[in-house]
Amino acid sequence: MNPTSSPLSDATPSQVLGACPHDCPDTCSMLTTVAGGIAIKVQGNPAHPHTDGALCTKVSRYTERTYHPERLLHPLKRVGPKGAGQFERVSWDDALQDIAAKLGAIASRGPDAAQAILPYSYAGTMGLIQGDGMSARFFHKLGASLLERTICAAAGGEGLTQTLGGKVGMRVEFFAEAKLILIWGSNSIASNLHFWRYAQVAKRNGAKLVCIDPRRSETADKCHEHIALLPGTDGALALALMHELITNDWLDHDYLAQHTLGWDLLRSRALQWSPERAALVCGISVEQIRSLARDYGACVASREPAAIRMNYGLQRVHGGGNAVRLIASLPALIGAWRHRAGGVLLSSSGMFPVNKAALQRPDLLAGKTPRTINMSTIGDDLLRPASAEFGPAIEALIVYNSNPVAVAPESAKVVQGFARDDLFTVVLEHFQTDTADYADYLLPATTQLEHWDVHSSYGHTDALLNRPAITPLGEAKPNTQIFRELAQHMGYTEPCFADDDPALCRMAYGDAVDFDELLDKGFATLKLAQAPFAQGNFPTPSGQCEFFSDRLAAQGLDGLPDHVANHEAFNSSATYPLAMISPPARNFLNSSFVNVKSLRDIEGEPLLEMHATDAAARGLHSGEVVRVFNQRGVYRCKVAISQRARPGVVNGLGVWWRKLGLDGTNVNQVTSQNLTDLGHGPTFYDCLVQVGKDAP
Ligand SMILES: Nc1nc2c(c(=O)[nH]1)N[C@H]1C(S)=C(S)[C@@H](COP(=O)(O)OP(=O)(O)OC[C@H]3O[C@@H](n4cnc5c(=O)[nH]c(N)nc54)[C@H](O)[C@@H]3O)O[C@H]1N2
Ligand SMILES: Nc1nc2c(c(=O)[nH]1)N[C@H]1C(S)=C(S)[C@@H](COP(=O)(O)OP(=O)(O)OC[C@H]3O[C@@H](n4cnc5c(=O)[nH]c(N)nc54)[C@H](O)[C@@H]3O)O[C@H]1N2
Ligand SMILES: [Mo]
Repeated sequence: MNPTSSPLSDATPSQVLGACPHDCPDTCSMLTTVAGGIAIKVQGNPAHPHTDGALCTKVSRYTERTYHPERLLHPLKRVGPKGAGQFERVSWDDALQDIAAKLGAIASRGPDAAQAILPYSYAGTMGLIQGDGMSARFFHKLGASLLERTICAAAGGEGLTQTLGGKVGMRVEFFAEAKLILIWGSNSIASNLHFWRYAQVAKRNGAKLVCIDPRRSETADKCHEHIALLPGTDGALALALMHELITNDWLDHDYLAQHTLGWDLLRSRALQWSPERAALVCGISVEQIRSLARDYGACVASREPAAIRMNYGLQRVHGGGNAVRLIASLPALIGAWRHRAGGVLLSSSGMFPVNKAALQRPDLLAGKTPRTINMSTIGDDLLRPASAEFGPAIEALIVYNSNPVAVAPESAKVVQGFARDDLFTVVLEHFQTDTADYADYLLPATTQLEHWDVHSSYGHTDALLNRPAITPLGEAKPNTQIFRELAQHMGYTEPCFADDDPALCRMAYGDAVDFDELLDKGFATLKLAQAPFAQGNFPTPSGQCEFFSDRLAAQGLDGLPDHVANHEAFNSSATYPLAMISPPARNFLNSSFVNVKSLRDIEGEPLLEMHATDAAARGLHSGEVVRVFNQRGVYRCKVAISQRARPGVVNGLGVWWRKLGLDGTNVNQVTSQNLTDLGHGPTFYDCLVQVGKDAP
């Protein structure tokens, strides 16, 4: 069967080329088999090298998700109290007319009044078109508040940008040739499977794999070494590694002299971090630090490539930005960038030539300068009254591609905000999520099988195209179409509100990517150097790897990276003596897929992993319900006594739907709205709790 270009409704099965839309570094190329207008199967595209014909367990079930009996198929209007999730069916026209009238009434109160309206979206789809193709145009024209999209990667992104100049780094395929791979803050088997395939090739060719993660993850199980440091102590570990590289002279002096900025300053700082000092902070042994430094430093003399795969797991703590700056500095010390299989990769998204201005049209702001709201503090911000400092209270919220009631920190505040009777909330969704329960209007959106899109990736360097494989189910419409029609109801007449989805897809890359190649193959590899920083040429202001950042110093911050302790640093004698992290569950994608029964059956139920010593001290047994609590709230779930947890740290896995949890809560009941050192990111993994027996 040849993959074809259009959805077929005849009975002959055909295959349609698409892209996985989910928030995952892998961004797979997908083939959907369609027969009689029905998508009967999705599979990985064997012609796409990174996907290599294999999808993850979750996305292999994509047809189960698309044809789920609970898919939203009609616009709905709230009839019960806020949050009760009671709706009645209404027509598209009535819904859009009423929404436009409400938004119009707010906006018409004065020149800046539309700031009381806030869009809230993240990466439910990573598509550039269904993400913020048409919606951004709509909100720009309206003059709504801008949203700072920080919930995932802000600290790490800023750390990379200050050090390397952008979200840039190694190309993922070359990890296969590395001789040492540090997998740092990443459970690759769960959340970056197609990278793990390259790591396995390297392993078979003799590479050593080291996993640096407080949790003994599935990935840690399969590495040669696992360094289970305390959450939020990665900066201290990186500094101690530098200390060892310096004192043993395992350095590439030539690379340091030619391609870095601020080496003398960083050198003095690192010399303050002996392995003994760091071991105490990190809760690991001095020997583990020395041995890791030996392995990394050995690559200078052997001239073998050492590669670091960071992931966002390590930057969800107060010092996340500084930790990423320190780790991103390491390759320059040993000259690892000289090899195509050396260096570091956290995100590749900055390497894509996306024409954001063409898609999002900030010019439609026409001189307006709306305030910016940080999505990570939505709990507090929904509860803030109008003030000179804040501006108007938030009166209307339009949520798409996100499930904030489940995923945002400090849920009690988030829920209280969404429950406000004087807040007008519109949610575009596939399902009646926790957030959808609070909607005044709930609008049915199409899934990836039903709409056009174009993708970049944050884990590889291929652009992808997604064609619709089937016609939209029920009355569902693409996000783009919903905003196009809303624009019409608002009376917006700019021609850009008439651009159709294929036209938007063409605009995303303009001439920078061959659109015919995308149409033909479904993907196009960016033309990039194999070893981008072998000769320096970092996209920083100085062109060097910036150990010292003038830009940060100009903001009054430390120009040099340092270890920044957690807001809620581990202390075994504190009121809340356990550090809790809440990493993703393997069979969910954040809070997506939690309602897909076959996947939920694999995950079972919300669990808290705890080390045997901590459990014994509290008289807890596997399988019993426990209370996880702190000053922000109580979360009840079952405890699993597990070697995956280190002493002092508990792991609350996955972002479950609240309504599927024991008391209608999930792990974010106890997380805080404290922010990171750089980038204003959330600190989900910087959270102290106590755990106790459930009240009888
Ligand atoms: N199956 C699956 N895949 C996913 C996701 C999912 O929910 N499920 N989520 C997607 C998303 S949104 C993202 S952002 C990406 C990346 O997703 P990430 O959230 O970065 O996911 P992981 O790769 O699981 O990395 C988290 C790892 O970091 C560890 N960790 C926690 N705190 C620390 C710390 O302080 N230091 C260190 N060194 N490690 C720490 C955790 O134990 C965990 O193993 O993956 C995506 N892929
Ligand atoms: N405690 C804790 N909390 C976390 C994390 C953690 O590790 N621990 N991880 C954080 C991270 S890394 C992230 S990225 C965020 C993720 O938070 P979100 O971006 O909110 O991700 P999801 O929970 O997957 O919710 C996405 C929603 O978008 C919907 N959706 C998908 N495609 C479309 C579409 O085309 N149109 C419309 N209208 N809707 C669509 C899906 O049905 C889903 O309900 O969560 C964060 N929250
Ligand atoms: Mo994320």
